[in-house]
Amino acid sequence: MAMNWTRRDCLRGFGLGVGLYVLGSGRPADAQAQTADGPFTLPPLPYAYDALEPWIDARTMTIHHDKHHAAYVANLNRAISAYPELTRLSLEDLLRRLDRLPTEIQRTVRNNGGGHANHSLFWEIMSPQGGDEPKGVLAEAIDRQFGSFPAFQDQFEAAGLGVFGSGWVWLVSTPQKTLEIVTTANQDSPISQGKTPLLGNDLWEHAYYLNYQNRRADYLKAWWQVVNWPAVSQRWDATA
Ligand code: MN3
Repeated sequence: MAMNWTRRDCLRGFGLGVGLYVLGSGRPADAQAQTADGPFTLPPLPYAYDALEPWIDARTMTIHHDKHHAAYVANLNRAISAYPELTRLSLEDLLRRLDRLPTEIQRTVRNNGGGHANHSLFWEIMSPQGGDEPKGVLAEAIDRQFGSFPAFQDQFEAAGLGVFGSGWVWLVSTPQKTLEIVTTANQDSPISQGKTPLLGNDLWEHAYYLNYQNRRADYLKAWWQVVNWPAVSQRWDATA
């Protein structure tokens, strides 16, 4: 959490933020300096901060990636740094075995490990060349499970609207390799429920408030314009 940061971290973070703001539409800078020492690193945004405009604005993307996501990584690294045996586990393993972690770090790993996993997926399943609709076997599976792609979109948006407060709405693959729409509160990951997230939309206000304010329904609808369906298909294909 920000309050645990040293003054130097804050100054460094501030300097970075100012630099990005001035650069505006440049490629994402390396925000790794903010993520503290540890096994986990902030993945670079795979496109420019303004690449998803007008659907998601550059300022939201900058703060979201460089501040929010970076903080989850830093907090996760800090929490597990006292447990060398845990630093060898993958993020997925940590999230799958939350209840077997030392009690004093369970909540921190749940929130910040979840936050790191959720956002890492979020950047990947969006693209400036997004939109369109799923193709191939994923399209067939969506039709089979939800009736049609528009019917799936309706159910996904309704589920997202139904989340009270902060959380996520997901398309997941179950252990039986069926598709399901699920929601999670806060930064909880479907991985902790034994499910594989294929697609997720961030329902925290930090993801959309500058552009959409209280209009979450508008954000949910607009967001389809940036969904990277080839990346979602790859994830579905990888769940054997
Ligand atoms: Mn977020």
